[in-house]
Amino acid sequence: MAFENLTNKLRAAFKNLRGKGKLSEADVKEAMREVKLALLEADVNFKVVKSFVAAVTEKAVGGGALDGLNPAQQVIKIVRDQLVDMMGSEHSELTFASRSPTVYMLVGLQGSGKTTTCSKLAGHIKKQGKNPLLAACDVYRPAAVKQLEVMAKRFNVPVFKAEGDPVSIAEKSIEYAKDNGSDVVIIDTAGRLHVDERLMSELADMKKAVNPQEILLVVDAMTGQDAVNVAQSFNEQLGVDGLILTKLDGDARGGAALSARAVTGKPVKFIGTGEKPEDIEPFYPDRMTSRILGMGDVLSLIEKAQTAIDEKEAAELEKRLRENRFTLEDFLAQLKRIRKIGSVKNIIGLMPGLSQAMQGGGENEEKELSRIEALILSMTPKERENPDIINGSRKRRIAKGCGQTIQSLNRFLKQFDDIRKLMKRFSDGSHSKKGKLRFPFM
Ligand SMILES: Nc1nc2c(ncn2[C@@H]2O[C@H](COP(=O)(O)OP(=O)(O)O)[C@@H](O)[C@H]2O)c(=O)[nH]1
Ligand SMILES: [Mg+2]
Repeated sequence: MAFENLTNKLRAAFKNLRGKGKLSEADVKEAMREVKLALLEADVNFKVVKSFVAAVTEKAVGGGALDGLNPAQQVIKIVRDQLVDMMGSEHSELTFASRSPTVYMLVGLQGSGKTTTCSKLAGHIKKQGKNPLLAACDVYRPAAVKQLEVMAKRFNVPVFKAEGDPVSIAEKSIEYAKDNGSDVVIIDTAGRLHVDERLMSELADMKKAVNPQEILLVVDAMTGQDAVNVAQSFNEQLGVDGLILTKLDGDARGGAALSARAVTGKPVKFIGTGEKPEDIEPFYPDRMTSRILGMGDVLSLIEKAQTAIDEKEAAELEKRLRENRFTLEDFLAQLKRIRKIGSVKNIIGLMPGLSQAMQGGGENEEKELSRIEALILSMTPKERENPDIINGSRKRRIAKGCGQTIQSLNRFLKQFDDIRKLMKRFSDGSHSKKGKLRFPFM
């Protein structure tokens, strides 16, 4: 998912605003003209673009000043907030039925990724401690059953198959789930090349028969606005509860991700990011926005506004760095801040020393961050303030407390020491503009 073009265009639109002390209405309008073109080129629905630009313009021209941000930064923040809003604001969770089994129907056009996504979803749900069953109800494509079985094997998820028509197979799968202790049934359905009446009436019959907790529509993000149009007609004709966008990894423009929610009114719940069974992620509007804006300087500005750390606090941190009083507690706070932004991979490099502190060559950032966090969390506040007091017996306690080895604690402490030294160099001024430290998330 590299919306490079969009990212670059947005960046260019903001560039001209930089360095201006005060923005005129004309400045804002000019920038918005560029934002508009960037979004249209990304294949965002034009009505969505129109209302997006109108909303941003109104807020940017009429809005009051925000603490700590100059006018250009404010516009960026407004754009950012509006993008998040456009994609649905909050992450929309899967819901579970009050009585087992919870039934999900995955529907969509042929080739959109239903079968693949069914298995991915089963794996995802299983990791949450559920016991899912896959139901193979695409009887038109004999290979689909095999495909489901192969992928499901990866997570040891059982696949229910039977002779007969799709509706009766779906019904039987639910009976089977009840008899065999499965608490979730994920139904893989057949697709067609286009939305047609027969497909819709078959799906409607199935809906009636199995009364699903959610109908999840799978759409191929690479098809851009077409994907959104398909979503709209499925929603009108069948009613869907949520969308799953697949092939985001191959989507260079981002139009579907950006506008599916706004056009259909239905939340994007998951995204598919590859062909492998584990390539599925819950969809977070704020994280997606960060990916789209994808540049460290912008992210740091936004984070600055979001966490509303006042200048005093920033100055205090800077002072601590300079005096070599940067503690593990400060470090933990920075880790938390990174977590909140979400797109760990993109920003890891921005935090001085962090990439060094992480083992595994950047493959498992999330895991590494959790590991480091766990180490710090099992220290007492005193130890976090002053790691020098961590002697042998303290080390044993800390390592035991978080289930890690003393060696890995030692390694981390050594790395933290290096980080401190490195940061001190940064804060001494030679590496930062105007001698002022620009810590990534302040
Ligand atoms: N790159 C990529 N390929 C995907 C993704 N989801 C599905 N595919 C591929 O899309 C093709 C069609 O998927 P399939 O599940 O058979 O679609 P169905 O006809 O809707 O069941 C297969 O080759 C999948 O490997 C994804 O998120 N990323
Ligand atoms: Mg299929």
